[in-house]
Amino acid sequence: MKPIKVILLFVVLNLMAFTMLSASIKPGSPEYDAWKIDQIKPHTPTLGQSNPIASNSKAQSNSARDPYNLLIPLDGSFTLAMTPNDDGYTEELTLPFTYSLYGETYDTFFINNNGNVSFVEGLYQYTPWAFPFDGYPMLAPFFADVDTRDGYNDAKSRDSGGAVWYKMEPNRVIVIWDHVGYYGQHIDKLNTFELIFSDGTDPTIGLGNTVAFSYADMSWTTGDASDGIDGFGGTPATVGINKGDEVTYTQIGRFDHPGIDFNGPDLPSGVDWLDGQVFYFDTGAVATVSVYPTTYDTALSGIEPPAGFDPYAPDTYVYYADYPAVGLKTVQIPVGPGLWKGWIYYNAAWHEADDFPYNGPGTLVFSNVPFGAKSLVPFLFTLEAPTLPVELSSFTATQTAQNTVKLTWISESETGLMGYRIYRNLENAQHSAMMITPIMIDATNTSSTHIYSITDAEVEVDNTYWYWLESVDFGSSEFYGPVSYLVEGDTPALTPEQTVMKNAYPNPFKALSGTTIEVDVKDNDGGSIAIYNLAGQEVKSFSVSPGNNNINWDGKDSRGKTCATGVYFYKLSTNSLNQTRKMLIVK
Ligand SMILES: [Ca+2]
Ligand SMILES: [Ca+2]
Repeated sequence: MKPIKVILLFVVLNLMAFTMLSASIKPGSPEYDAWKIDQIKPHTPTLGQSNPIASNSKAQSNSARDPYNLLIPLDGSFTLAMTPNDDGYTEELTLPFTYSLYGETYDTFFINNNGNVSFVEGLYQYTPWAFPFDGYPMLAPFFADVDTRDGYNDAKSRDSGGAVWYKMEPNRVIVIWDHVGYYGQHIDKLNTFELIFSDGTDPTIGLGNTVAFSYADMSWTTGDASDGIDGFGGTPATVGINKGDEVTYTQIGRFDHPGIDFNGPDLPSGVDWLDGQVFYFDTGAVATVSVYPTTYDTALSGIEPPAGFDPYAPDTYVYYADYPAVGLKTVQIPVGPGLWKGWIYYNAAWHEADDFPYNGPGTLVFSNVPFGAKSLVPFLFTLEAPTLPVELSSFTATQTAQNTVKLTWISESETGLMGYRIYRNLENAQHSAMMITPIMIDATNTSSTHIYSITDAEVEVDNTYWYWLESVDFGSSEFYGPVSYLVEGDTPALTPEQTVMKNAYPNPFKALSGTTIEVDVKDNDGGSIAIYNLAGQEVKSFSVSPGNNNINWDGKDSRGKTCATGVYFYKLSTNSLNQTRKMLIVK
């Protein structure tokens, strides 16, 4: 007896005994809709409506607002999988190839409105299960209570969303849940995600891979009948693959709240973590190793990283290897050009990759990794700090007569470069270095030699400073350095009249509660404090005058709009002092 039928029958017996005689209650029938409304727990103060179907909210036009693309975007070649519905599914569809789900092969499948594809039979289960689950082999890019009855669109228009589409090709099937809302008939938040599954010959998802999940903007997790309130809470949505034997499965995660936090495969995570992500799987063998990104703090909290590995530096990566069975397996991850060092953590110790370091591009390999039951094995890899690239011939630090540090770099050729930034730290640790160039230094993009230099006046005698140079490309950047420099000379006399900027307090801070920057300005001095975002745009400025200045910034820009969370810079500019510091707005 399959659990969904047990639950349904139980409720039918109790609430709708008169329908017992009908052979079945199907999604889409008035009886089904009435039964499901009864599943909504009385959260009425927050639901705000006695009848959740009476929602009149209209989603905004969607065409221009998606910041993310699916791996294979929706276009006119897709077929509508089903008309607007709740909990519906397609008829049995015949696959153009034989699909292998961890060794079990299938020639037909069903597309279920609730964010998954199943084999053997269609599925109207709307409250998601955790995997592994007995029965119901399925591929679930986002198993949750999708509701497309009231798409703001009409599903006839292919680019307006709010529906499920599919396309069958000789070696792959693509299913897109495009701007779908959630039960009951809510469209204030919409999710767009994609499932691709194949016979392993599709280069788009990687030869040998048989499944890909791809996400555009994700915004909700839970329908009202799964204890959700305003699209969140209740039973978390499930992202994963279920063989149906209660043993073999992959679960990327579960999701029940907004935000980008990721808390591993079992604890609920923030749905925005999925935005723009793509996951690939090989389900072709009886069981295979999948890999997907995580964070050091999630996977390895409290464990000392391998010597020389900085988990927070650029070009370092932390992944999980997931093998849904027990045994010795090989873990592989494709890497780009460069010299890579990889370590994998098992048996309470770090183990180096087969080739250490590994010269990419290619595949970083960890052989004979022991997987226990349900174990996730974390591994890390890092790109060794590249030496000077061909276009840079030097990056040096020197001292000026004014006891400041002059940084000079020489480019021999540049193409398509946006510019440069400089970072400084009082220790040799790039991850905590502070950017000292809030405005990017434009690249000249000439093929001939060009000499750049900036002066760092915020240094003190007898301190050693480390500097990094970042060259910023369109879409990527590279770091060079560090170069270090000990500033020597006579310590200038400190007078109480010196202009001094103290650290913003609190920092980090919430935009709504604000922060305070204290500045002491000496006589005959004066100027301004400006706040910049990461893009170097000034969002707000304040003037400072001789005396003690307490600048209270309420986290709003000059137009009164609350600034987004993230890193900001505050720069004091007076006749005697230019100083920039970093601050962080948090949620
Ligand atoms: Ca549904
Ligand atoms: Ca999102």
